[in-house]
Amino acid sequence: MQALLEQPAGVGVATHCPYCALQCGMVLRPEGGRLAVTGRADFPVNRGGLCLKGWTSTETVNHPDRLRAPLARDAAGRLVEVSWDVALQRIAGALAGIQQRHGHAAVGVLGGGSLTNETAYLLGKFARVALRTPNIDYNGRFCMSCAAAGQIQAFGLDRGLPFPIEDLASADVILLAGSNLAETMPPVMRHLEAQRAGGGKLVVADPRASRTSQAASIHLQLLPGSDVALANGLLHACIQQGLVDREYVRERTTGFEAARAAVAAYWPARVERLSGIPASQLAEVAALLGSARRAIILTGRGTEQHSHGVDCVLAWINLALALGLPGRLGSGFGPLTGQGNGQGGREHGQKADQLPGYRKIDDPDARRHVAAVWGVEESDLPGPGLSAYELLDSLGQEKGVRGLLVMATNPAVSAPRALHVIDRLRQLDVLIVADFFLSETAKLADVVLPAAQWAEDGGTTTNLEGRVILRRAVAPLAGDARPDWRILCDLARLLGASANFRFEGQGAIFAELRRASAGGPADYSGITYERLAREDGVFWPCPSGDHPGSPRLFAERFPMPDGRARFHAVKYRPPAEEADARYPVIVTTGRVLSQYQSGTQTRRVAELVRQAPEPLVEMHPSLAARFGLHDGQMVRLRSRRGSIALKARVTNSIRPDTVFVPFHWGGQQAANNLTNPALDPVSRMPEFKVCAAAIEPISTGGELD
Ligand SMILES: Nc1nc2c(c(=O)[nH]1)N[C@H]1C(S)=C(S)[C@@H](COP(=O)(O)OP(=O)(O)OC[C@H]3O[C@@H](n4cnc5c(=O)[nH]c(N)nc54)[C@H](O)[C@@H]3O)O[C@H]1N2
Ligand SMILES: Nc1nc2c(c(=O)[nH]1)N[C@H]1C(S)=C(S)[C@@H](COP(=O)(O)OP(=O)(O)OC[C@H]3O[C@@H](n4cnc5c(=O)[nH]c(N)nc54)[C@H](O)[C@@H]3O)O[C@H]1N2
Ligand code: SF4
Ligand SMILES: [Mo]
Repeated sequence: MQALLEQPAGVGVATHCPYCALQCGMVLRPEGGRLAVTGRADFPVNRGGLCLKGWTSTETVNHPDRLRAPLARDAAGRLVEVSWDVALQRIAGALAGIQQRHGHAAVGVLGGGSLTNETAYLLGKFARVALRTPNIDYNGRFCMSCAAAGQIQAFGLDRGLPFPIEDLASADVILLAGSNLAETMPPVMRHLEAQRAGGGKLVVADPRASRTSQAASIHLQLLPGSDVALANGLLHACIQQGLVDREYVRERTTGFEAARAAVAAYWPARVERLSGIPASQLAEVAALLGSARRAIILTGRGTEQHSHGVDCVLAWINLALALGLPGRLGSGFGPLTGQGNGQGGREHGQKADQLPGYRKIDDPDARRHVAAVWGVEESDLPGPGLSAYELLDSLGQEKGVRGLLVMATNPAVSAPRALHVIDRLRQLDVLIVADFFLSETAKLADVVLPAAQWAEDGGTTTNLEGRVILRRAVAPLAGDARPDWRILCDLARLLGASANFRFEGQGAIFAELRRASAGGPADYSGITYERLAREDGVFWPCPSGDHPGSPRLFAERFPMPDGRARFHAVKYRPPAEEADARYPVIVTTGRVLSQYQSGTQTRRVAELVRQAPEPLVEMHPSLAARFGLHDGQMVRLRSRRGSIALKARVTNSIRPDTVFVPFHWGGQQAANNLTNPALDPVSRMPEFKVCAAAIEPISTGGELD
């Protein structure tokens, strides 16, 4: 089984891109001391296409900045190279000391959606079995948590797309709420181009005329944070126009009457006042959606990263249910998962409230099942822990986490209210970071562990369609780097849990993951590496070796006790912070094509840096004029949490009341110095997409106070 992950040198190896959730198929071939990349035409998601990040992805393999040996602080406080033995001993000693003094929960773990399924699974087990702490969460809390919570409430299951992405091409209408696919998942545009060539229409809801909305038939340029008003307004219009699929609502759902009552108050003039979308556009989009034979509603982070993000997701789902879309062939609802393994990473136990296979950690049956697979007592498994931001906010505090292991996330750049988070990270007794570069978070660590990269270590990921796929190792480990899963096994041994962490390779971990997930919502028990290689991926749930996998869900029933999907009555609530006299500008944040996430990787690739060397704050000419700013000028943005300095990009493509800042840079350019950690009450998602700020020109040099 393990051999499938390791290929002889010199041969082109079929694998997948390390970055986003499309997990584009690619072939890597050693060529003149580097790895040449080609897109795989036979992989249906990207059909040979890759974005610039994919084409340049091997530039980070063996990059001169790679961490090649463990680092630890010396007596003078500098990070210096040490042996693995010294690094691991120091970590084990520090964590054991903290737990003796303050209890098991005083050690925390923060994981990431770029880890393979095997490592994400092992990290969850490591926290619960080796550290016996409830406090493990991951960066997906900042990403897919609203989508997950909304889908579980409405459908009983969260699988990003419950249908293959190829379905997009045959839809008559696609409504894309808060996603800029043209920059964040460019190969999807091929499916949208095919849709348009067949006469299909695309509707995009985004406060900016993004590259995606420029390809749309209709652009709903709403005010940030007003998605519930817009979606409720569209449902109101559909009801008014008699477009509700009554038979579907009767046979397959419950709760429509309450939702209908809730949207009765969203008459067009009011929706226009709340969201800025004119009544004529509402009626037009409702008619388009309601008359389509096949329609698909998709959400991205724009509509989800709010302190009421779950309500946004539920409001879009209400619209989809009223139109009878979920489970109908060629139609549907789906949130677009973002990170490489954002889907698998949220299924196997690195989330504070979950056990593998998408089981709930407070469900007694789930606990018994997983405890038996792990060979521990059910009563020894901890319960739910703190969510990512709450965990970060607790660092070094009374009753908080005092020792933290960070694996595959860079919260010093990506967490909301980043300056406060950095301050908290500094208050830890010990910070341990496993990364392959010295990220902004790693720079704050007491011990840094050099992790293997995707091309050096195989394993499985699960893409945005719920398709489990195989990544293969093609390159030797850089220096003394070790795969994440091996680091966890090594540490577990020193922490006295060696019996539960004897794994030869990911193959053995995957075999255990299959057993742990068996019978759960995300059942991988019928999936093997052999099948993944032979079938080029298998969609979960796949409960047995002869099960074909599940590309499409909800055709007959929803996984609810009564088989029906749920409507929810949701009301518009304003963002936690609105523009006022002191902070008159709305800031929204997101991504640009040529940088990825906290930038640790893509800021090291020359071609990507050429394309996007620095963050630019996008603003409308009328906003620029109002504050005496011009294109290319350095400006200061200041919110209640902190400030940043960056160049202005004056453009007609954004609303005059809103500015857009990408979040891929740290320090004085970190968008998250500004953002508001107001959390959604259900998902604990922070409000990345709306905060209020003051804006002014910087006349000299660009220093900040
Ligand atoms: N190039 C690149 N690609 C990536 C990533 C990356 O960092 N760089 N990251 C990956 C990951 S992890 C993710 S999660 C995905 C995210 O992919 P997207 O969701 O497409 O990315 P964002 O840029 O965060 O947000 C999308 C859009 O939401 C809009 N928006 C802002 N506020 C609102 C609002 O209140 N309502 C609505 N409806 N829209 C709003 C923004 O203007 C923006 O155009 O991308 C993945 N792909
Ligand atoms: N303002 C604002 N903030 C945001 C967002 C936003 O839209 N606006 N979006 C949020 C979203 S959707 C997301 S997903 C997060 C992402 O934010 P982060 O989690 O910080 O993103 P990454 O840059 O992917 O961080 C991964 C880190 O782990 C390392 N790494 C990558 N793969 C591996 C691996 O396999 N093993 C190990 N050990 N290390 C690895 C990388 O080098 C990098 O340093 O940011 C969130 N923050
Ligand atoms: S779209 Fe995503 S998976 Fe595809 S090449 Fe670009 S970053 Fe990689
Ligand atoms: Mo994400």
